[in-house]
Amino acid sequence: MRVPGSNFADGLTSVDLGVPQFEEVLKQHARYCEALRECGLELTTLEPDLRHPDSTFVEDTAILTPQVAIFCRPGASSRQGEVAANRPAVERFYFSTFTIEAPGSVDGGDICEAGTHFFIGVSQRTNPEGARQLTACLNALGYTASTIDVRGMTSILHLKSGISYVGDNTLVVMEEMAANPQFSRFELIRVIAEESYGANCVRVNDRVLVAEGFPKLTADLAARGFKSLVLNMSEFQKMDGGLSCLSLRF
Ligand code: CIR
Repeated sequence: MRVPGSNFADGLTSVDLGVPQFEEVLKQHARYCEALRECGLELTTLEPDLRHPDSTFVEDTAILTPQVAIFCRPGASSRQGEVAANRPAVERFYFSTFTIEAPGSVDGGDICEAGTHFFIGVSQRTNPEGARQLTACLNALGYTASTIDVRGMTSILHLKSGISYVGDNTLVVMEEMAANPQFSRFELIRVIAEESYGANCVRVNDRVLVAEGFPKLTADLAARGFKSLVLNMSEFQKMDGGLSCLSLRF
């Protein structure tokens, strides 16, 4: 985790939902941290980094497999320095690392781990060369990987804005993507268009963290036996941020 800086509102955004209110940003971030602890996790929380207004979205800087930490090369140049800033905190937990190199770019938000398979979104941020480097690294570790091109889907920034793997062979997927044949071997929980922001949710131990305000999705999760933990994400949504992007979990 990284605590949002006071210039959080200067970060990148493509949505027009208003300016985030900093006090509320801090409050929602603190509640998110508390929720992870309630789920049984121990947190490493980094200080605000005013050089990088988007740096609270730590997920985009690395992909953490059990064996190797893979450092990303974010597609937005204003975010590339976040990797070096986060690297020491991640390296404390790993013997072995890999780094995506130019001209490849990968944002962690485009990478959806689903058991031993990784879906790699090719997006405005993750390019085909980044996807190629990442696939080679994952294959060497014994994982399979495939790409999903989301460049035509203007409503989402990253692949994981539209899909999440919640364990038990189940994907939560926004309606617009649900017909993708790559998902056919999974159980799907389809997210209706009005609730599509909710598709970015996170399984942590026996809970699924879900953004507040999506009653159909929480009911569908409950019907499949998943216990939700609902969090207000309004201020992060204003900056294109989903629930998963606030933490690097391993
Ligand atoms: C950005 O545009 O890079 C940030 N404002 C939001 C990043 C959100 N990351 C994520 O969902 N993984």
